[in-house]
Amino acid sequence: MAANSMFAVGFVLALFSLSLSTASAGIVETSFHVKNLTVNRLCKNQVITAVNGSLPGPTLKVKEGDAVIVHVFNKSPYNLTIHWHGVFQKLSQWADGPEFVTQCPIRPGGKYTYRFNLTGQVGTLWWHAHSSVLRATVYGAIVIRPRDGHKYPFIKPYREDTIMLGEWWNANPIDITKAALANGTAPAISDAFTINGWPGDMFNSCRPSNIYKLDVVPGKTYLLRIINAALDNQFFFKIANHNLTVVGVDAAYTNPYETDVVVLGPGQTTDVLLTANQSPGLYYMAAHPYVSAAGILFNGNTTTAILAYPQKKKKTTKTTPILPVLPAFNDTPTAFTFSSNLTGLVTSPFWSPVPRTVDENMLVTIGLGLSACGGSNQTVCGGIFNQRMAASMNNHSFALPTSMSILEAFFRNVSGVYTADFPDQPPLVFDYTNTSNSFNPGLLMTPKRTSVKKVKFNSTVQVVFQNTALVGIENHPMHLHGFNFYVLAQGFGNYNPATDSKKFNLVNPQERNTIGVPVGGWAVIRFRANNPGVWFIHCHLDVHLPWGLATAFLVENGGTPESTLPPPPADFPKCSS
Ligand SMILES: *[C@@H]1O[C@H](CO)[C@@H](O)[C@H](O)[C@H]1NC(C)=O
Ligand SMILES: *[C@@H]1O[C@H](CO)[C@@H](O)[C@H](O)[C@H]1NC(C)=O
Ligand SMILES: *[C@@H]1O[C@H](CO)[C@@H](O)[C@H](O)[C@H]1NC(C)=O
Ligand SMILES: *[C@@H]1O[C@H](CO)[C@@H](O)[C@H](O)[C@H]1NC(C)=O
Ligand SMILES: *[C@@H]1O[C@H](CO)[C@@H](O)[C@H](O)[C@H]1NC(C)=O
Ligand SMILES: *[C@@H]1O[C@H](CO)[C@@H](O)[C@H](O)[C@H]1NC(C)=O
Ligand SMILES: *[C@@H]1O[C@H](CO)[C@@H](O)[C@H](O)[C@H]1NC(C)=O
Ligand SMILES: *[C@@H]1O[C@H](CO)[C@@H](O)[C@H](O)[C@H]1NC(C)=O
Ligand SMILES: *[C@@H]1O[C@H](CO)[C@@H](O)[C@H](O)[C@H]1NC(C)=O
Ligand SMILES: *[C@@H]1O[C@H](CO)[C@@H](O)[C@H](O)[C@H]1NC(C)=O
Ligand SMILES: *[C@@H]1O[C@H](CO)[C@@H](O)[C@H](O)[C@H]1NC(C)=O
Ligand SMILES: *[C@@H]1O[C@H](CO)[C@@H](O)[C@H](O)[C@H]1NC(C)=O
Ligand SMILES: [Cu+2]
Repeated sequence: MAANSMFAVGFVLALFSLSLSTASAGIVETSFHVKNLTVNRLCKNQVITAVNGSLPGPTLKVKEGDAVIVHVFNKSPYNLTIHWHGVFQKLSQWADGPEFVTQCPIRPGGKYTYRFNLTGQVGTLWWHAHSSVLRATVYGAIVIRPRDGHKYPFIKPYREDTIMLGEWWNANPIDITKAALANGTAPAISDAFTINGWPGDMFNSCRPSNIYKLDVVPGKTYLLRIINAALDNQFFFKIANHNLTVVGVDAAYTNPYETDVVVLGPGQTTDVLLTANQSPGLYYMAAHPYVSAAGILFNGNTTTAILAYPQKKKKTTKTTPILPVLPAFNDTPTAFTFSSNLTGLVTSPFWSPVPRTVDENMLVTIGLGLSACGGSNQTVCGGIFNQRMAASMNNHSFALPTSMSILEAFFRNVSGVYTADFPDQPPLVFDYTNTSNSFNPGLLMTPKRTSVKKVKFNSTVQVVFQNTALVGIENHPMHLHGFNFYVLAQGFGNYNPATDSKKFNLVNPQERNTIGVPVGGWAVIRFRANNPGVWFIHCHLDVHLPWGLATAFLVENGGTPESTLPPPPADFPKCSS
């Protein structure tokens, strides 16, 4: 049993079963109290912002089909929003959360009630703050089990547990980020990685209870829900001497895939089966970063937790757990093998076939760049060429609006908040992944825009994400709000429509909400825009998001009540006081 995350959440009510012939849905209602918490991780007391006094915050446990109501009380000193990462938010967009995209923040002292249904997905998602970098400590798991009368398409696990990978600073991440953005540089790297909030044995923490422990019964099979909640790091994850069978990613079932290593970008979840079939003893679970960019600073330490079999007899000597050998930090072939070999489970009750015709065909470059140092009192910034570090999609470097959210502007027909001119193609054709272009001054500057891509309700959208080598090549975990997408193909170099489209898996592609676009390469996604609203799409590395690696899909109303965005709830946070 997880020491810190297995809260029973709220209460479950059977609905009046009058008209329901299918299994009844329930209501999960609870509250989040977001406030200061003093914790000690690396020999130092640190005030963090946390939900209900725990790190990670409480796990939201629901059954598929349940209605969720979360009353969020912001008792922190910061503006706050909560995003329910991976939840479709069908016709409940006002609850999606990204600050100034769907809502204005909940001010300190304020509250807002998020209401949504968790329908059509089973597995593991998570919630996190979507305002500044508060998500460094404001995060928790969402566990979605099959509704009554349904079951998993795999062996019934004996027990389930959640493994949340996180990142820890011996300082206030908000202050670090503010200072870096003011100077146009990257923020200081973190001091530790964590599993369920604890750095583990490889970090000096001056205290014994520094590690998460999972006790297992020999012979039993466990469902582990692994979540990457880190800000800026992708991870390799292993358990010594144990293979894992992937059965789901991002709350979508996959065909069983046996592996000894799991690779997760920030935002991604992976459900694995683990059978306790090794000799009694202690085994480390361990994670360290997958670093695809060359020449950048990173923390190369390993975070650990312990998988513990019952000891036969009382041992007088301390047993040292067995440590798995993790792939090298830059082991891109291992990362690519893992993420390209996953396939979707077409027999899942939630599976729908891949749409064969495409209405919106986009090629979108993603990567870094620079923006002008001006706009502050500084004439010299800390980025390359004394400019500010920036990032963009199709050379539009996304800037959040400040007066109202894009969704509200869409709903109220307010002009001047955003433009709907996000391009379908890169404005400039060049050799995108050629590193000889990395510091080409003619290519690097990227203008700030608040531009979105408008699409018709229910249209099929295909996006080829094309990494660029500008500033440097790197794997970017791209996250789409509001939808799952199919990952049709991935590869290295510049996408070639003639040859690469032949590699599309239109039969059983993996379905997910976040895809790590291979370093110096591309990935093709497809989804049906069957949910009206404004859906953020962005890199889930928090260092790249405020630099502008984002845009949004504005999905128009469909003309029927069931395809029209409802009005915002009465307590929707106001933007101005
Ligand atoms: C919360 O912590 C911040 C930062 O340490 C501090 O400025 C603030 O006064 C604290 N607020 C409360 C209510 O304790
Ligand atoms: C958070 O704390 C509040 C107040 O103690 C409690 O009512 C609520 O149930 C807690 N929420 C969760 C998800 O544990
Ligand atoms: C959510 O589910 C409830 C029933 O549990 C239903 O009354 C409500 O209309 C649903 N909301 C949306 C936005 O679909
Ligand atoms: C793990 O799986 C690999 C093949 O995927 C196999 O070679 C290896 O023996 C397995 N290890 C264990 C401990 O089962
Ligand atoms: C491990 O972390 C410490 C700080 O906690 C740092 O000094 C050290 O360089 C790190 N080691 C590696 C290999 O990154
Ligand atoms: C896994 O991916 C690698 C790299 O794309 C490929 O070479 C290999 O054949 C794949 N294996 C399976 C079992 O699909
Ligand atoms: C610029 O400097 C002036 C005078 O020192 C100060 O009042 C102002 O706040 C500064 N502006 C910014 C954006 O730092
Ligand atoms: C800005 O960044 C540069 C390069 O990292 C550094 O030398 C400089 O001290 C920074 N300035 C401030 C005000 O932080
Ligand atoms: C926004 O404009 C549309 C179409 O022009 C109209 O149907 C709708 O009522 C307007 N909404 C508001 C809130 O004014
Ligand atoms: C991006 O736009 C800027 C400003 O128009 C231009 O200088 C630059 O060449 C463009 N870069 C790319 C990669 O399109
Ligand atoms: C969306 O399009 C698909 C395929 O054309 C169609 O089957 C479905 O009924 C449409 N859905 C809505 C809500 O219009
Ligand atoms: C909090 O949000 C409001 C807009 O809703 C904004 O005016 C204010 O500046 C924000 N405060 C901070 C500290 O960002
Ligand atoms: Cu997200």
